[in-house]
Amino acid sequence: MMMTSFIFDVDGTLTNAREAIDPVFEKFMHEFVENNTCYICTGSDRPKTLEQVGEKLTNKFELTFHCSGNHIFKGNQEYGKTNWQLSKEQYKFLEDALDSIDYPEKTGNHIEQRIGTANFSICGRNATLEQRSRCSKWESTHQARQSISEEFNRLFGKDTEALVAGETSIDIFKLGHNKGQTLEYITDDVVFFGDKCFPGGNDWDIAKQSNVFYQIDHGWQQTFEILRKQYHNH
Ligand code: M1P
Repeated sequence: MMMTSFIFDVDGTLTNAREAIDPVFEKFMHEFVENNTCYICTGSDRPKTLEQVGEKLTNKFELTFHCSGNHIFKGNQEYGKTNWQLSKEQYKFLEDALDSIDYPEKTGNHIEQRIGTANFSICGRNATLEQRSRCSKWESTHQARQSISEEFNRLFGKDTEALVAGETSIDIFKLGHNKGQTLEYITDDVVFFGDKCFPGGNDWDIAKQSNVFYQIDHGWQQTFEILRKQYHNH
């Protein structure tokens, strides 16, 4: 009989974006992860995952895929990483794109080079939760990320890929090194939970290859509800 593995995105799926996991859900997840084969797959980096999900719970997962699977951990041990950086031309393109966006509250640290991936944020990674929330509201009507990522992919798509991610940003990586690469490490049937499971979203490549996927539109509470109702005592 084929076994099932569960893969979870973090921001918008296990937690509110850039916030810590809810304590009641955390307790439930400790038990769920002990009783099932579970993985984390996030666009975010390792320090942010530990900050939000907590070190104890994070390390209980079979493997944790940070930076869209470009930085992998087994417990506290590094398991693998991709060496890739934005080229000078790509960095310049992003700087110009930032200048061209008519958004009033730019807080700094807009282009973050992570391990095997880069993140381009409209409000900047220095933004407070309130500033992020204003940016996310602005972005829902302006959709600047859509046009910037399309143009980026038109110019650099031969070997690089940009995808709309999270609430304020774009994740960028070597072509094919998106979250879909996670599945190379898993032979079980896969149930995936993510909040960007649509073409152009950073969960799409993994979602479309999973046996079952859940598009999470209503935050971690929806993930909690699905797990309780459909997979408890799985
Ligand atoms: O995990 C989802 C995304 O979370 C952040 O995006 P944002 O700050 O725009 O909400 C980023 O860490 C991004 O890389 C990540 O994919």
